[in-house]
Amino acid sequence: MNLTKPQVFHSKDGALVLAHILFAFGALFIGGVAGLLQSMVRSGTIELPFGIGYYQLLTAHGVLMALIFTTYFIIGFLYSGISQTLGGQLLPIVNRMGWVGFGLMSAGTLLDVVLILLNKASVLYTFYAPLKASPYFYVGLALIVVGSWISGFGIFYQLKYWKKMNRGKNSPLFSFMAVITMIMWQVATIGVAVEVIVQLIPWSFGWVETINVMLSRTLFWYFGHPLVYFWLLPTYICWYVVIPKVIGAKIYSDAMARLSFVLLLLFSIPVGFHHQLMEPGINQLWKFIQVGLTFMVVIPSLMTAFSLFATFEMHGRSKGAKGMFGWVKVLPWKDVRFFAPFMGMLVFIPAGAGGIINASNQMNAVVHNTLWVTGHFHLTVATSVALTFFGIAYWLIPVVTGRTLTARMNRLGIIQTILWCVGMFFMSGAMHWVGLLGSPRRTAFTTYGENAEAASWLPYYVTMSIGGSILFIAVVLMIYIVIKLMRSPKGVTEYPIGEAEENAEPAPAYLEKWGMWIGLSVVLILIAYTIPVMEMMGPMHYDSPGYKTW
Ligand code: HAS
Ligand code: HEM
Ligand code: CU
Repeated sequence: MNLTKPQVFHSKDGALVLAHILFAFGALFIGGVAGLLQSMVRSGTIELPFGIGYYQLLTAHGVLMALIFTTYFIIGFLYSGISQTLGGQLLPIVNRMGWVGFGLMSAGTLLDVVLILLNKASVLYTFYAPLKASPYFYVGLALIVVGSWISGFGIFYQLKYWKKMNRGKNSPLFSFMAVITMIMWQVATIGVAVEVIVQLIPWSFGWVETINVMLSRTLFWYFGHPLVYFWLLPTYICWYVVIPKVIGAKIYSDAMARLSFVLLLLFSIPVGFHHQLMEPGINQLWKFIQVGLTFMVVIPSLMTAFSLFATFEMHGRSKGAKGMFGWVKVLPWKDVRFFAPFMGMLVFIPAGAGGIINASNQMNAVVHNTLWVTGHFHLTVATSVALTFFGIAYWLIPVVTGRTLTARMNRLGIIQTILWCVGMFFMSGAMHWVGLLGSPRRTAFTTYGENAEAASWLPYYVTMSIGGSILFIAVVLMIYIVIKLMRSPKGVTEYPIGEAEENAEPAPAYLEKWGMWIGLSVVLILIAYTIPVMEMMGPMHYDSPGYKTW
């Protein structure tokens, strides 16, 4: 397949991809409205009208942003990439599986959004027991998970077929990474599926009186940490595979990129306890082991940083750049397909450093449940990941609709990126700072009975709402760009897929021994979880009735 000459994207696959992308941006818009209102409420600027509750709003924001915007965008992006790299077209059955997945996820999402709007499910996006939502909220969650499984199986099936047709060949880098992402997702979602189906649904329907809270939180975080990597891996796909092509460079090392994804698969699941460090009921030893594994999962991210620097620097040198940072000058700053994801990378440096602080047991005691953590993930998922997804949308929407990215949209995209970074600088910066001062996350406006210390947090809240307002303008601008891209002039846009250096050796075949990697991953999970989970189910555990606190 000649990838330097733009090809027309297969139209049936294009429709599937587009449906996912547009759904994602719909969620981003509504989630953005909620985010803006939250930051205004917290600063005491407004009070919510029509009896809307703060936690109702926060649930809508968390669910729509963290669960819906991300998952839809990711599945759309991955399907586009496997269609492009595994034969130029999805098998008809795979395309159908994509639509079935889309349908189930959308049914679940609509059900959940309605229940949140009816104030029957203000349990936040982590739906911790013993907070008890309408049982149908959990049914909606189950539909979303099952839908995503079917989409995932479609991806595996396409690769299997391609492998049959291309015996002995390494799968293309994009599809290799897409399959790892989905394997990780399938293994991780088993935890949340068990929580929802075995624990939450029977309990919320009233078939059983009580719930094992500790176990449910553990099952959630068994899923919840890999969830954040499910957002990150597609972002890395763009950084590893797309960005080199966009800037006209070669992929630094195909083998190292694959190795980093294998490590991400192995180490991203058995680490959920780093979200539960402050919880009683888990033996310190197991927390210690999982924190150790957490530091292991940092390594592939450092490898990624290294590869990216290497790509940029080698590219710069090949263009005659001199000195330590000469390569920075020759990067295509005016191309939004590069600029938006690049700003995501840049933000990921402090974002990742914050993560390492969180993971360190003693420091976690300082930051846990404060706005610091909210600041951390508005850098990781809401900036590094979100800006990269925006960066993808600028070319992906034209690719799948047979249109072009105009110079005007490119310019607006650059403005959008800058606005996002400025808004986030203020919002996330203030969150980090006031978090260190002790201000809790997940809290509506309160003066804590005119407490003087709490009063000193107010200026930070105001800064958060200024940042939030800038971010909201950026959300609106993004939606405008998406709508405009749908009406761009017709033309064929290139799907940017990078290539490795010509003389590079192919990646070793063992990297594609899926059975081995899944097996190893299961072993690590069993080591990290078996004994603590048995203890949680043992005679010392406590079962709680449900509560509706809103
Ligand atoms: Fe995190 C909480 C630890 C990464 C998201 N995290 C959260 C929550 C979310 C989240 C949503 O250990 C809150 C959940 C909730 O609601 O309670 N996190 C980590 C660690 C990492 C990490 C160790 N987090 C992420 C990513 C996320 C994400 C990625 C989303 C996408 N996080 C924690 C912990 C908590 C937590 C605790 C619990 C806190 C608590 O108490 O509740 C690491 O994976 C980070 C590794 C990253 C790096 C950076 C590498 C840099 C790169 C960029 C290179 C740049 C270039 C450009 C090349 C080491 C790859 C440079 C160019 C120039 C010119 C300079
Ligand atoms: C929470 C603002 C974009 C994910 C929050 C909070 C605020 C906020 C003020 C709540 C603080 C609290 O009371 O604890 C905004 C604004 C945004 C934005 C103004 C842009 C217009 C995003 C994006 C994502 C995201 C793009 C993810 C892709 C989350 C999550 C929570 C959150 C997961 C935590 C919800 C919870 O604690 O249950 N956001 N945000 N936000 N935000 Fe955002
Ligand atoms: Cu985590």
